Amino acid sequence: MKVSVIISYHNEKIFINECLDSLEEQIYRDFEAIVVCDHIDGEAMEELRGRQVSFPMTIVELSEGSGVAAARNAGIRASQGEFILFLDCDDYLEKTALDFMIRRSDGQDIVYGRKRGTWYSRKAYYENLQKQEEINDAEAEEEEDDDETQIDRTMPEVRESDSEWIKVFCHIVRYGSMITGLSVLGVLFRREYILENNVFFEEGYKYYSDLPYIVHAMCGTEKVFEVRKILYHKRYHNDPINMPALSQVSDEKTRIMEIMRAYLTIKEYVKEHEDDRAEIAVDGKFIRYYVKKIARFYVTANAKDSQEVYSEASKCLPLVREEAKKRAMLYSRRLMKRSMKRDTTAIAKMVRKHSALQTFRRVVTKKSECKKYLYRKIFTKMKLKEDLVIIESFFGRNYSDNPKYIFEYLNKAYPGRYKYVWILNKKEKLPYPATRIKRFSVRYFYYMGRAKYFVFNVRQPKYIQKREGTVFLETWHGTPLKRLAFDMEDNASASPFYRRYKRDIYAQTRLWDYMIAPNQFSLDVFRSCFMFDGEMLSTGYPRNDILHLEEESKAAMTAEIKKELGIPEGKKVILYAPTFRDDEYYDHAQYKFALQLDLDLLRKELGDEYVVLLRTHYFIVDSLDLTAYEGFAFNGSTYNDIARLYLISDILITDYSSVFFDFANLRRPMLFFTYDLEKYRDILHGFYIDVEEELPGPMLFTTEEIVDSIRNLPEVVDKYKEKYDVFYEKYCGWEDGNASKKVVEAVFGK
Ligand code: C2G
Repeated sequence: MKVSVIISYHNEKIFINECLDSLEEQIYRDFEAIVVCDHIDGEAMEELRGRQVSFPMTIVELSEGSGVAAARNAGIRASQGEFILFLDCDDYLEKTALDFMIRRSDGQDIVYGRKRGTWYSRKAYYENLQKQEEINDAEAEEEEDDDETQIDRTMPEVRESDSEWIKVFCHIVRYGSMITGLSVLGVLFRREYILENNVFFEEGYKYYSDLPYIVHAMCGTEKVFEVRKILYHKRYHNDPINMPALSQVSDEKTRIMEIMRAYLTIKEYVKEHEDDRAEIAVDGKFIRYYVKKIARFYVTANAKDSQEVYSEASKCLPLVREEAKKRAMLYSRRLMKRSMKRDTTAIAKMVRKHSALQTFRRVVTKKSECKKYLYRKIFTKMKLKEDLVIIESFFGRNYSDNPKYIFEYLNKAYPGRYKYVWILNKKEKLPYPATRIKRFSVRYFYYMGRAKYFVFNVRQPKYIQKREGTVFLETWHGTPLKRLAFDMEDNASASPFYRRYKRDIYAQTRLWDYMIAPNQFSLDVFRSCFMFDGEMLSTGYPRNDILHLEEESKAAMTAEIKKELGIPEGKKVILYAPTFRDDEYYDHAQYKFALQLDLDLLRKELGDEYVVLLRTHYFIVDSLDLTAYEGFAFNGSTYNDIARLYLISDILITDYSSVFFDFANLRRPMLFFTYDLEKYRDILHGFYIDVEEELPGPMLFTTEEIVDSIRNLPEVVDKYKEKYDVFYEKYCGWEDGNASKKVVEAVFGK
């Protein structure tokens, strides 16, 4: 039984290959692919034509019409299989998808499979699954994949004795929070049934042609079966700024108008079905949509748009059945009632009142909400403090990095001109007067609302605004090796927590007035990865100024720091400072750490001459237990400023951390312990530079190799001398010990 997989392809060039890969790996092999190209560019067309596949693939080019509805219709017309299945080119199928569905298709017109949204590329998705040992077994029994939390309890109940149709219909409508969740994706349709009943997509829709289509198809037959297994992966685009999926385009009015139009059509279809519950289920979803979107629209829209929506809504509301209203929440029922009788102003008033009440509830029951409310409504409305500088490094973790050196230079250059507030979560001694506050305390919100100057080295929370007159200096925290933000195709780490990662980054980086670039390379990357178009300070990093002090001062500081840490004077120091692993976490910004260095071996082989100083990344929450290595291994993880640790270190061992760009300022030897290079580079992050080519030291994979390199250090140094010189020129060439001065003069000197 042949399946025609209809792929609609518009401008999602970066996704199509993974989509076709997922077909390539189908267990069930009797299928053809029909790729309907909706006015794609010549290059994309050429690439598609050049793509080798092991299954029959027909390319259809839309000559007239456009949009996903037109593309799917063209696909239906070109298909030859007994079944058809729609697949969007930015999505991918489970390899068992066709097999599962075909095995259950006997005598059915529709086999309804499950879909799930994912932020992952196919490669990253399976890598992640494998890790959690959740991989789908092709032979596994069908299982219930219901996500109970998503089920809407206002929907009509289904009984065991009900027909399969009502079971499936009510189930798919129940599942998903709004009417917009209905979809044709991951559903197998018998082609003959579709053609006989003339089930085609209405091409006038831009966003929601799926809705009338699936209901039309389902209402015409009792031969429907649901496979309760996730077979289809719907990819959310993680870059809605540059490449929004259709579902990410904000076009509220058109969407609302289309939903209402779809509702009117759907009502006609479901009415024909004898079981009322189908209609009640659809009405239940419409009520929800009305409350969440349509009524809220009146609050923000202009009079003309509101009126247009209102007149369409007036056709829909009388059709909503009483049984559905009875199941709705009290507020929804009241809102529906008012909407039947009153105009948009009255409806908007009710919505506003309700939302104010909800905010009030949140504010009085949740401390964090209360602080944000004060920030929004009071602190940001007070007069800006023209002489106030608020400073933070690594989310308030310590007194360190570029902000520290900017603060110190500011105090030296302009004594008494500014007042300072440091965001510090633990007690630390500061060399100049400053008010210390904890992140997210009431005082934090107060000062964030009133300070004229912001000096930060990471991103700030989403709700932080920039007031008129505020000057935002973003120093960032390293030359990027790992791809960042808009340059990351996939965001494997951010996905579970940061669903709106790129969108948030875009909004947050719009607040920055200045950024510091440590070198030309970073300057170019920051422009692209943050889409930053503010003023770039080509100064080098203030945090590296101390690495360019006179030798004498460095020696004095080294002695002082070694004493501070209890490191014996006569021992050389190996600093091990790796980065974190994106896929090894407990929670957001709470990462695990598993030490891969064999400390016993290091002590045995190098203990006479060296000590090891371990420094975990600031995201790591696991603490190191070094009690067994007293006198040999020292923990520098809680030490505030890593620049001072560089000063006392004779050798740096790191991996993919940006620390090596800074350490290189000292021109001391560096080794790269890259035991998981492939995974890190190819799956988790991706690098900006070719590490094999550019790293100024050897990439090593075992502690034995590290020991060996340290034993033969002069040869290693010699071997990498040329590369080191090139590296230094490229990444440290701007650093001359005066970056703090240059930054301060550029931002505060005006
Ligand atoms: N760092 C540290 N200790 C480590 C690792 C890092 O103190 N063991 C500090 C260094 O100042 C380093 C900065 O944190 O430069 C950033 O660390 P990375 O390991 O490079 O990782 P990340 O925080 O992802 O920043 O542009 C830079 C990138 O954003 C990377």
